[in-house]
Amino acid sequence: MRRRSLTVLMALSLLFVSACGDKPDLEGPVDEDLTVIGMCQVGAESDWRVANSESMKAIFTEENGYHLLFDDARQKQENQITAIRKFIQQQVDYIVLMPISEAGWDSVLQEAKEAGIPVILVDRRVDVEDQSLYAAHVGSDFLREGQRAATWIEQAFQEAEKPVRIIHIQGTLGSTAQLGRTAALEEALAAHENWELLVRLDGDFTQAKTYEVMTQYLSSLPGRGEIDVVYCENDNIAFGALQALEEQGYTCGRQGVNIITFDATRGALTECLNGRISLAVECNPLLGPLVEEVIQTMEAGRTPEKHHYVEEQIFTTENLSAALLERRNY
Ligand code: GYE
Repeated sequence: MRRRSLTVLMALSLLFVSACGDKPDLEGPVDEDLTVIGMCQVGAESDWRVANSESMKAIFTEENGYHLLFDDARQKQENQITAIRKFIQQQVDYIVLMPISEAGWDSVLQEAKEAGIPVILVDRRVDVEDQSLYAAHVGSDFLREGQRAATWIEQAFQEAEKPVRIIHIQGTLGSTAQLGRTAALEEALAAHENWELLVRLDGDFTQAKTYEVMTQYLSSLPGRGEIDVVYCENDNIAFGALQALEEQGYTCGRQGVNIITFDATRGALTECLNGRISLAVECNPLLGPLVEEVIQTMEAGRTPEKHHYVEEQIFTTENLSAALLERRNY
């Protein structure tokens, strides 16, 4: 059925300017009053990402006046680039891009610019010389998130006479979230003589990868290591680390290994309320409404602000409650 309507549509658009004539390659007929959004999502690697996709899908609906073409790149930049090229061919009205990493976007964004399609970056950013290659960015300040975590370590260990031993598990290397959160920890390590980095591992923002690398690391220690903090660059990394640590007999929490996490999705807040995670730094995935605001600004012929940051907070057992968890919808 889909193919049939596509064939009919393409035939029509070749013969004369049909109702959807200026968007000949869309899969199926699209009401010309709808604003067409081509969305390039990273994947579904984390709870945060799933909540982010849901937030987008909930706002860019036909009832709200949109036709959403959603592409899941399965964590590969080459898939994101292919999707953008397809969206350009389809002549979508806007491209919304959650870039997996910062590098490597100049040519494809230039192609979008030449086609006259505005690109809105969501969540992470791109490292391009020409800032006019994207219209706006909506997301979090990852360096600031990391600095909040570092301040918490500083306060929690201010009386410590012994070294503070830290394991650092990074997210997808080269992504803005990894770069900002890593930079904050590096700054803090350099500023505190008694902070000791035991190891830096790559958890790629997933529970499975983290469980594997953390298990390997812990097994390589001669005995039970003395670990004060595990700085996990997202919740799914924290889940993998928690699983590996507990399996090897470590106790996690304020009296044992302090797990620090970023995102603060419901799963992590539950562990935080239980005391197994010491600190959850919030990173808000519900960015759909803000992205829509940017698009509406452009639809009205105005120029949106270049960067939009969301308000975020930090959670510990002290400021968490079961009621707050109930209200958390991701
Ligand atoms: O922290 C992580 C996700 O870029 C903010 O990516 C995002 C990060 C988030 O996979 O869970």
